[in-house]
Amino acid sequence: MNTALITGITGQDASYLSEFLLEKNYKVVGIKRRTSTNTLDRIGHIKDDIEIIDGDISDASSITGIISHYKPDEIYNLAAQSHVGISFNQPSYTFDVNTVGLINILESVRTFSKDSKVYQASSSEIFGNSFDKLEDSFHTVYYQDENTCFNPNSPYAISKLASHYLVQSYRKGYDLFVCAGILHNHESPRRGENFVTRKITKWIGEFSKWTKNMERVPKTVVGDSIAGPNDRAFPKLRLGNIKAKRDWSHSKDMVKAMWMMLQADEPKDYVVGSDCTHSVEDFLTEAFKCINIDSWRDYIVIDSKFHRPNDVEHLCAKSSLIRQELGWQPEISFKQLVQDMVESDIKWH
Ligand code: NAP
Ligand code: G4F
Repeated sequence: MNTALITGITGQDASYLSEFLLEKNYKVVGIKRRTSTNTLDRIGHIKDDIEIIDGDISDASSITGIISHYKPDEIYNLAAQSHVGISFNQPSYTFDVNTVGLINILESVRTFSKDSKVYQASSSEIFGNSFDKLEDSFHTVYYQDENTCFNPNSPYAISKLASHYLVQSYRKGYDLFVCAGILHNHESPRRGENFVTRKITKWIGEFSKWTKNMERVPKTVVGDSIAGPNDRAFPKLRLGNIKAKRDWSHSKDMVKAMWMMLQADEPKDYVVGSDCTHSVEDFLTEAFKCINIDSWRDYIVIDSKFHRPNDVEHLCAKSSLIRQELGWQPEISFKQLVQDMVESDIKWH
């Protein structure tokens, strides 16, 4: 039985990756950091099938102890301070977790477990506002692939780019099986509530509950609220840059790519995504359609609090390399993703 060690076991991707690996009969060991409240919700249904251990990737002794003890066949480093907006206010913490954390893992592998294969969660954020383009007489397609220049513009992106280069350095320098997936955005009903997609679908879930027994959906505006019957009001959805475009996939599809990268003959870095891009406005259109509302602009407020000092405006993968070389392919469309998230948030509220 193969052993997989997953850092960030309480996170979105780790929950789907654990399900996927358990199906494949892996022994799954997950590292969970100390928190004052329960963070096992996403893996509650499989927690008895996973060995969950306490640890923190920013603490070298903690990671060395774990890796030297388990000598895992595969290590998936998914732990991170993963919020780009927050990284502007907590830059050094972001580096401690996202970059020093990876050094701790790579050093432990190099010293105590040279045969462990390591997957590092790189990010399309490392491209910043850089892209390549394909032009024909009808269209121009802007995309990022393995040859696109890196141009990170947030502390998060810079911490992930430093880690990306560390992966290449340890791979070349020490002949380790270490690779990085440059993953574009991926979401699910288990997405953290402060990322834009989940923020939208969670609001829709709460709004649907509020309107449940009303004859028609209210849209009368009172300040920043929507007025309902009997003087009841519901706060509008407050967002930042809704023009930004992202290549959104389902997390379930992405975790398969992570696993495939560790089954390859050679360690190699790949760009992964759906190869389609949508704006936050498109996401709003699709999500509000699920509750039969076309005029979503009536229900939102643009709030400068959610604007970033620098934002990335346009992300779209060109993931032909992993599709050709490893046979990876996504199965869940943008529309299905949005529906899955909205339905889940409506059920939940
Ligand atoms: P997530 O839901 O935010 O999960 C991050 C996990 O890291 C959480 O379990 C968190 O624990 C844990 N963590 C944070 N600091 C830690 C520390 N010092 N030691 C140990 N664990 C720590 O992120 P995700 O969406 O699953 O993403 C997984 C990885 O892929 C991240 O590295 C992210 O940066 C990267 N990535 C994500 C996307 C995307 O669109 N989702 C795209 C590209 C790359 P708590 O539960 O206690 O907070
Ligand atoms: O949902 P987001 O916060 O995701 P972002 O910044 O693209 O980062 C995610 O994807 C990266 C891969 O490209 C990962 F590496 C990273 O860990 C994370 O998973 O924001 C998406 C877009 C941005 O342009 C943001 O400015 O939505 C815009 N936005 C507009 N209003 C908002 C909001 N973002 C958030 N979080 N909250 C808002 O109210």
